[in-house]
Parts: sequence; C-alpha cells; structure tokens
Amino acid sequence: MPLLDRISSPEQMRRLSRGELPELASEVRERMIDVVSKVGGHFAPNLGVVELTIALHYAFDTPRDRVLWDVGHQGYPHKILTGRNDRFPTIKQKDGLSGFLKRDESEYDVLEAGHAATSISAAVGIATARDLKGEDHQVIAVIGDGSMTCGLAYEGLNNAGHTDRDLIVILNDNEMSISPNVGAIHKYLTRLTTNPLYNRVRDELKGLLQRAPMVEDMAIRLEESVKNMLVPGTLFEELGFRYFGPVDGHDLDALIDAFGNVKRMKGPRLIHVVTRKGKGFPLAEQNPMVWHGATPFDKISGEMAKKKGGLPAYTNVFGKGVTELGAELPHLTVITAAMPSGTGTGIFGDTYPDRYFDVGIAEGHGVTFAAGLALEGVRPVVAIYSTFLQRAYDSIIHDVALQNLPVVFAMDRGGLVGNDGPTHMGLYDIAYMLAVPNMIVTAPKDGAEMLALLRLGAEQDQGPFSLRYPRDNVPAPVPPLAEIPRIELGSWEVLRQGDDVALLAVGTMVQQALEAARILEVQGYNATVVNCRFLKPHDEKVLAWVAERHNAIVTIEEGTIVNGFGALIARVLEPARRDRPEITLDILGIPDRLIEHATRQQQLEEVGLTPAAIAERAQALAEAAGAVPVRETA
Ligand SMILES: Cc1ncc(C[n+]2csc(CCOP(=O)(O)OP(=O)(O)O)c2C)c(N)n1
Repeated sequence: MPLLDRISSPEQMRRLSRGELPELASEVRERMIDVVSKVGGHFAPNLGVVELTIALHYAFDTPRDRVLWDVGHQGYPHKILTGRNDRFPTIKQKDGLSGFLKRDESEYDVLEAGHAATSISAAVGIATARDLKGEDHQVIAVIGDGSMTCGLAYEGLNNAGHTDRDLIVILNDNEMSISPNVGAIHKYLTRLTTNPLYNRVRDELKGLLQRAPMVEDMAIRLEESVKNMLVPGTLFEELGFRYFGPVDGHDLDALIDAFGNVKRMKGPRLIHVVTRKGKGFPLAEQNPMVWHGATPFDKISGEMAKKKGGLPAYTNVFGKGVTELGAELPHLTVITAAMPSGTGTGIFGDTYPDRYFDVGIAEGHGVTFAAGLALEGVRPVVAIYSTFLQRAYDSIIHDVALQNLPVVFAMDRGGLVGNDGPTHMGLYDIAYMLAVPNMIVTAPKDGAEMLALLRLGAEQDQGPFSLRYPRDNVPAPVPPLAEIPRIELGSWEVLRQGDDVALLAVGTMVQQALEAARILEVQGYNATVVNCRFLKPHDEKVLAWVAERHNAIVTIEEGTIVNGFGALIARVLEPARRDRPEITLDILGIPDRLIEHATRQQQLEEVGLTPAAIAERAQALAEAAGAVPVRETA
C-alpha cells in the first residue's frame, strides 16, 4: 500500500496533495476489507466514513483540534490513520486494539463511547473547558443519523445552541441505524437531502460562482441565503446552529472545502454529510444491516463464517418464542430501541407489525411508552440489551415500578459480552433491577426456562418483571413454547443434593455450577446445586432448607458482585447465621473493575467463573467449614 505504508500520523497525511487522497481512501478501504474479513468487526459503518475521516484529519489540526466520534464503532479508518495500522489486525481481540475508541490507545481518541449520542454533550463540555482555560482549538462532534434518534443528542444541541459556543457538529447521514432508521427526524433529514429544488438551485449557483469568482465568504453567504429561502428555518437553525449541506460524504474535495470554510466561522455549526453505509463493498452497500457487524467472511463470495455450534443463540430463541406467545396473547406488544435484529424480535414485527414498535435509539422513551401501553391494559415486552437499558433507569423506577405496571423487561446480553468490551458489558442489571421496588427479577438457566419465564412475565398482573439472558447459544435444544412447562412465581429448583457445600447459581451459572459439582464429586465432596431463577422474590423455603443443611454456601452470578444476588443472600441469611455461626458464605461474580475485550470464554476464565474455578473456591469453603472428602476405596 504505497501511501498508507508511508503514513503513521495525520500530520504525515496532511503533507499529501489533495490529488493523492482518493488513492489513500482506496488503500484504507482495502486494508479494512482485508482485516475485517479475517477477524470480523464493525464493517459497513466504517466503509462509509473513509473519506469523512480523511477529510477531518486533513482539514483540522488533530489532535489539537478535538474530534469526538459518536458511538465509536466507525473508528476503524481513524485508527488506521492515527498510528495504529500495524496493530489493526488485533482489533477486538484480547490484548489487541479495542473495537471502539480508547483514550489510552491514542491521543487522537478524545472521547470513549459505545453507547449512542454522547458526542454532542461531551463536545459542549470540551468547548466550555477550552473557553474557561482560554485555549483556542476546534471541537467537532461526529454523530450518525441513527444516533440522532436519541433524546440526549437534542439535550446537547439545545444547550449548545443556547450558549453560542464555537462548536461543530457533523451529522453523518447514511439513512441507517443498524436497521433502517426510523422516526420523524429521519423523515425530516431525508427531506433535506432530497429537496430537489434546493439541490438544483445550489448546483446552478455553484456553476455560476465558478464562472464569476468572488470572495469565498461572500459565496458561502450567498449560498446560505438561497438555502434559507428554499429550506426555510431548518430545525437546526431554529436550535441556534448554522446549517451547512447536504455535502456528498464521498467527495473528498467537497468535504475538505466545507470543513475549511466552516472552521473559519464562529458559534455552533452543523454540517450535514451524506454517506453510504458499506461504501466500496457491494454486498455491504446492498445490505448494510447484515454487514453492520461482520464475522470473518470470504472477500470474494461474501460468505460469512457460521457462528459457533449447532444450537441457536438465546437471541433467536427469544425472538421465535415471543412470536409464538404473540399468537396466544393478542394484547402482547414488543418494543425495541433500534435493535430489531440484535434482539431477535424482528420476526415478531414481521408477524405482528401492528404490535411491534421500533422507537429508535431511545431506551428511556421506550420504557415510558411501555408504561403508557400498560396503563391501558396492553401488555408490553421491552426487549433491550442489559447495557442499553441503563439509559432508561429513571423510567423503569419512576414510570413503571412506582405505578406497579406489568411491563416485561427482556434483557439480552446479560453478563460478559466478549469482544465489545466494557462499554457493552451487561454486568449491572442484576444490581440495578434488584434495587427497583416491585420488580420481579429473574434469570433462566437455559432457553426453555427463558421462554417459561417470559410467559410468566407476560401473563402475570403483579407488576414489573425482568429476565436476563446471555450473549451465547442456549445449552440445550428448546421445544416449541406450548410444550414448555409453566413455572411457579418465586420458585427455585434444587438440581442436586449434597452435604458439603451448596451452590446457589443464577442464570448462566447454573450449568457451570452443575459441572463444578461433578468436579467436586471427583474430589470426594458432595455439592447441592440450586437454580435460583427468581432473584426477587427468592424462594424462602428452599433458602431456609439450604441454610439448615449446609455450612458452606456459595452464590454464583454473572454480574457485578457489588449489590448483586450474593449481596442480597448475605443480607437475607444474616439472621440464620446469627443462630448458626458455622455457616460460611462465599460470593462469586464479576469483580468491581472493568473487564476488557476478549472472547466471553476468556473473560469467564479471567474472573474465575469456569466450572474448575468455581469448584476450587467451593472446595476451599467446604474444607474451611470442616467437610472431609469421601474417597472411593479401590
Ligand atoms: C444507547 C445505545 N443503544 C443502542 C446502541 C446500539 N447501536 C450501535 S450502533 C447503532 C446504530 C447507530 O446508527 P448511526 O449513528 O446512524 O451510525 P451508523 O452505524 O449508521 O454509521 C445502534 C443502534 C448503542 N450503541 N447505544
């Protein structure tokens, strides 16, 4: 790669002539296609921002000028051009580059993110800090049209427009979220980009200006006035931003000119850039949803490697199950926040379009919208990843729980999420759901139990109900919903009995605990294993039995140990432990620190949640509690 090989920083890139930049863009694309086809990763979003990234680093003085990438999943060209091309093949792997921006990876990574729409607010903060410190640099937030469905983006715009600070927002409009973008703002942006009268007049004006050159500023002003006449009062201008565009996001000259012009102006400015997701890889252009994130694939045929194993993912089992339930319960509705494919619920939408709602990347709104449905007797299932539901915490408490409404929260990606790393970890939902008054908190041990819990949640009238399941395949085949036995609210399941130690396991950890018990057996110890599928309310009878019969009790959960299930059990067992001080307790879970990107299996090993590690801790506790191994005599 003749150009890319010479470039290890934007500064070097800025020494290239403008004429060389299209060649650089093809090299960056080729490099991404080559690497992502081998190791997987975000694909279509990155192909779409190659020219935009080059133009930003070319027109602005980075890292002095601060560029903030929203979400950060489209940061691959940025990484390649900011000195990380060598390490690029390690992306998303243990000890390799992060799939998102990371401040300790590079001085060019200004903001860390993974959740949508933080860039404008953070940019307002950075611009304010700049002004307080008397510094002088540009602050540029780059945000996608999908992320512009978040309320947070408008809180940022509202604040920025009011303060009148020097700040640039670049709206990267590819008409896609992960799925096709939705909502009124989306329709509005489409009207802006497709306004035929404005585009024609603008093109003609450009030709005219080229023939009769005048001072650049004057030309821009003239163009702006024409625009304001034809597109009166754009939304962004009403909010206090000067609006520029739409600019063709694959035309390097147009981008660099636009950035060059706009950077000389003051106040809040927004440049509307139109890009094509998947640009340069025809299959990804045709189907950007499938190619948003790719597993390794064949560069020629485009065939992606099959995901592991013969058993389906929890996500797919959930999508199919909730659709089956929809046939039985005519009032069942499903809400997604821009993740029809990610949550597997798209098939419910295909089957029952009137009962399926994609609210955009608007988790808080989605939950309060569900509260509204529930107030009128319609039963909502809110399907949102554990990590993204964090956005909606106030809505969960204030709008759902305080009114005790029967909303079902289906949290995919509960637990360690693997290569997306800390921004996407589903480690906090157990702790945050346990703290919500009236919330029934559950976690299934397998796919069939997940659907039984879903049914229970959708059929009960007691109040809000949550279930969490992992980013993994189900451990056993799942029968059709109608054949899955019902579950009694609050009931635990004693899966095996032994005297030496009791393993109280939650969700994914039930299988691990059963395997740990088999390892313990080989060591001569007998373990009880309980499937604690209801975290709240818990099974008082079974817990009392456990506390009477065992001196060593281990809780195991795939969530933070801070205020999780183990902490709850410790509190509940307090009186029993006063009566029987010989009871000892060990709490296994995710330690209170960040877990970096790696495979989920590597992460389970790192935190000691493998069967072998669980068995080791359980054995140590049992021995300390006086258990003596029983070995078979030869
Ligand atoms: C709060 C939140 N909810 C959901 C997601 C999942 N998500 C990641 S990227 C994305 C689409 C973003 O669309 P856009 O900003 O237009 O970027 P594009 O991928 O189209 O470049 C979504 C929904 C997220 N990152 N953050």
